[in-house]
Amino acid sequence: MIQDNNISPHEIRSAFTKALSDMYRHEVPLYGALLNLVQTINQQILANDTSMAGLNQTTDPLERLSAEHHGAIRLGSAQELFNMRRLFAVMDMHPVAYYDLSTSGLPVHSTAFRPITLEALNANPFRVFTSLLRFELLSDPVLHEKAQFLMAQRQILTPGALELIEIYESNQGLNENQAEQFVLEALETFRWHKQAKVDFETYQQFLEAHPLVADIVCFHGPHINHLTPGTLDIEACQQAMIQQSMHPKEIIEGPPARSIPILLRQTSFRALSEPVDFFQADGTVMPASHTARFGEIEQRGMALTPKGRKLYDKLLIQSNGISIEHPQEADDFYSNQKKVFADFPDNAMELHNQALGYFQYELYPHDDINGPVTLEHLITSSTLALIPLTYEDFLPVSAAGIFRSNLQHLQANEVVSESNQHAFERDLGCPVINEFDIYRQIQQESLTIALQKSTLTHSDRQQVMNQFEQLYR
Ligand code: OOG
Ligand code: NI
Repeated sequence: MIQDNNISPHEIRSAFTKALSDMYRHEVPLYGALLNLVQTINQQILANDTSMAGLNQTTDPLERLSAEHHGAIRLGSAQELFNMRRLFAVMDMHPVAYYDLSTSGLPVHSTAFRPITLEALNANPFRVFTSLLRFELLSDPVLHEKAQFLMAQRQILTPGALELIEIYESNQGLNENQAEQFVLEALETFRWHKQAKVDFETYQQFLEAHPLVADIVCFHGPHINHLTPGTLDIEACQQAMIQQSMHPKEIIEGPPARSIPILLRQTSFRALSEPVDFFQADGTVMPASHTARFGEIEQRGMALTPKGRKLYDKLLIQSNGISIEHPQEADDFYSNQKKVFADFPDNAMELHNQALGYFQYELYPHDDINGPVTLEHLITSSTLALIPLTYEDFLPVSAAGIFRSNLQHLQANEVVSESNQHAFERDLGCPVINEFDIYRQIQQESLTIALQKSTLTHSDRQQVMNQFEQLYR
C-alpha cells in the first residue's frame, strides 16, 4: 500500500549524506580541512564567473558543488551486498555498472549505488562505490576459511535498519518519523569501530595476504573509507593540498584538463594511520593501528558513449607509459598525457558528430527553423543546443589507483583473475544497470521533448529522431 505521507527518497538521501559527512568530519578531522579547502577554491571560482552562478536554481551552487558527491565501502559477504542493495533502495540509489578490479590486481569487484534519473541526480547525486571481497582469490585455505567464518558471524545492519527497510519495501516509502530513524540506523553501518573483531596476529596474517582483506574482515562493519566533495578546479585543489601538507597522491587520476571536460578526475590525500584495539586470546588488549581511511576530491565532466570510452581507454594506456615515482615528475606526466589526448576531439560539435559523448538537447525557443531538416543542421543553425551530460559513474583504472595509493605493503600481493559479473549479480540479487543505457535514454528523451516544442511537422520530427538513432546506435 502506498502511503500518501511518505517522504521523498531524495530527501532521505540528502539527510543521510549530510549525517554521513558530519560523522566522517568528526572521525577524520583532516577530511574537514579538505572540505574547507575545496569550498574556498570553489567559492573563488564562482565569484569570478558569473555564468556559473546560474548552474542550478533550486540550491545554492556553492553548496551543491562542494557537497559530497560520493563515498566508498567494502563488503565481506554476499548477504552484506544483498542487504546493502535493499538499504540504498530506500534512498532511491540503485546498482549501476560492474567494475572488475581484479584486472588491476585487487581481490574485489564493485558497483556503485546511485540515483538513476535526472530528477534524482539533480536533487542529490550522492553515490556509494561498493566493493565485495572475492574470497576465491584468497589462496591460503586456512585464511580463506577464517575469513568466511568471520563474515558469516557479522551483521552490518542494525535490527532497526532492517525493520525500516522491510517497512519501506511493503509500504513503498517511509513517513517522516521513519525516515529520520532510518538515517540514524543506517549511519551505524558506516561508522568506524576502534575495536577490531580479531586479535593482532590474525590481523597481521590477513594484512600479509592482502591489505584489502584485512580492512574488510577484521572489523565490525564496513566503515566508510572516504568521502568525496566536488571541485571546479582540481589542479588548484591539488596545489593547495600540497601547500597545506596534506600529502595528496602524486598525480590526478583520469583524463587531462580540457575545454570540454570528460569523465572524472580525482585526487586524494593518503590514508591515515588510526589507533585500533585488538583483543588478544589471553584477555589483554593490544593497541596498534590500521591504515585505510582517506579524503578525496573529484571533478566531473561529460559522459562518454562506448565508442568514446574505447578511445579514452586506448589513450589512457598510451599516456600511462610514464610511471610516476616522484612528485617532480608529475609535470612530465601531464605534458605527455596532454599530447596523447590531443587525439580526443575537444569541441561539442565534433564530439556529437562522432557520437563520442552524451548530450542533452535544448531548443532555443525564439527560432524559426530554416534550411534542411537534419539533426546536424538543427545544431549548426543553433536551433538545438548541445549540453554535455555529466558522467555519474566511476573509472576502474582510476579506482584502482585510488585503492593502491591507500594500501600499505601492496606490491607483493597482486592477484590476477577473471572478471565474474555473474557471481556478483547473483550475490547482489539482481543485475546491475548498464550505465550507457541510462545516458542514452536521457539524451533521447531530451531530443523528443525539444522536437515536440519546435514548429517541425510530425514527419520531420520523425526524420530527426531516426538520424539520432543512426548516430547513437
Ligand atoms: C574505493 C576506491 C574507488 C573512486 O573514487 O574511484 C573510488 C575504495 O577505496 O574502497 O572510490
Ligand atoms: Ni572515491
